[in-house]
Amino acid sequence: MKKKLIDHKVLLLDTTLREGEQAPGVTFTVEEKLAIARKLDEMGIHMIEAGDPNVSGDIKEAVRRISKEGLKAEILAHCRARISDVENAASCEVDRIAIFLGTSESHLKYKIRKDKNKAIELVSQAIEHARSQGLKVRFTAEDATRTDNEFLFNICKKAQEAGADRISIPDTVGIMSPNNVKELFRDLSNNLKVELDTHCHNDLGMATANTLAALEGGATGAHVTINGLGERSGIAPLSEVAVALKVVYDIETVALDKIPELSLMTERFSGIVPSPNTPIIGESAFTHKAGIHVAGVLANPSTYEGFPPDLIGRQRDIIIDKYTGIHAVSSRLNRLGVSLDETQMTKVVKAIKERPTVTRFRDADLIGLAEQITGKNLQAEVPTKIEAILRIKCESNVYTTAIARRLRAFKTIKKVYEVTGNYDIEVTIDADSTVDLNQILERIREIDGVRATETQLVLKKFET
Ligand code: HCA
Ligand code: CU
Repeated sequence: MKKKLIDHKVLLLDTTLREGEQAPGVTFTVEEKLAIARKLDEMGIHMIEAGDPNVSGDIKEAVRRISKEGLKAEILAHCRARISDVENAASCEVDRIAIFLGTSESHLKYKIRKDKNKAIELVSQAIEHARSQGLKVRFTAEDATRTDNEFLFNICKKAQEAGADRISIPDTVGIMSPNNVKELFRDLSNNLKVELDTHCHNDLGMATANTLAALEGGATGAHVTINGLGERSGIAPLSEVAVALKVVYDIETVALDKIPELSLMTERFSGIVPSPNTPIIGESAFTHKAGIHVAGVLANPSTYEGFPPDLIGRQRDIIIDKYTGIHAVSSRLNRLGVSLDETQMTKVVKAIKERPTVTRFRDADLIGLAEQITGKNLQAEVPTKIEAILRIKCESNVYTTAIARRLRAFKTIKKVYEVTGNYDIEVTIDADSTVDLNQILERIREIDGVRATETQLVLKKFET
């Protein structure tokens, strides 16, 4: 399916530090912003929108410090179409200023309370002022996709005349479809000389599709954020756009193998944990489960993978649970140096299927089952329920609540407490057996950011 649908260079603008920090519940420290900016630069991002210096003192400090880092990426400050805002942004010594103004009927009427002519005047003056300070300018026609077409073309032409060499056409409320976006960008690129940016919100889950459609229509810049952070449901994620550009269009943008690290860093700083089924960066994105799928993947990964996990520096994983078939089990046991005949192997699979509540058999559990079946070293069943208290110490740079939230998702974990003292989190666990308990502990230890655990088995319990 590799047709040349985009035949021009694509630049990625990351706005995690501006749009991403507008996500509910998110705030980054200046140091965290610097760390993200450096990593983005390392991966080869083209533009970094560092923030709107007019919002607060710490944002201004972050924009200024990022500008002074000497990064390869072009550093932008976002600001309103006001001379005083432009001056403040210019004082941060950024490479480019992104001047925005709402152009839709609704924004003109309820937000800016200005008519169309006045809007054009404000935009032209702000752009000319920035240009007179030697700055490159992007103009953003905020809410462009709900703006009257004629006025949109008109104000973009005026912005171009005033000296903007890039114009952003955001789908501010995420209401476009790929076909509509493509057509809009085709018309605009045929009528304007400037480079066009796309900035798609994800309110209908179409941010990535719309971003790619805009690029097909003639946009040359795509706005993204790490983990898709942004106002409401966020905007197109860097991971999806960059990987889709490679896989679907064969276009190189950034070093894709840096994505997991950057995603995890942002998860920690933002406290927002992507769900397991999130494409590319989610925990399950390269995990195969059903027996038929696993058999296919073991024969050749291309059967159930559209692109290999190592494209982005990840590894595939195979789940052993009640969906598992003989191929997965024998492959795992062979890797562990255990070889069984076919009858024994069938019995192991049967035993797994008889434990439908176990969501993931560890290597030790499989060996245990194999031992039971071959009769070599029978494990005693522990029939009674086990109750345990587990204390968890988190890495110092980790957001404890993010880990506590993950723990709440475990069915066997009854209570989760964030606590003071030597440990950060305490949970109570109800397990069916030691196998079950071991499995839970293993999964908890696998969570990124968990540094140490201490398990206490409950011996007696006094009801009060
Ligand atoms: C905002 C609005 C914006 C701007 C996008 C852009 C949008 O929060 O200021 O400058 O390209 O979605 O319209 O994020
Ligand atoms: Cu936005």
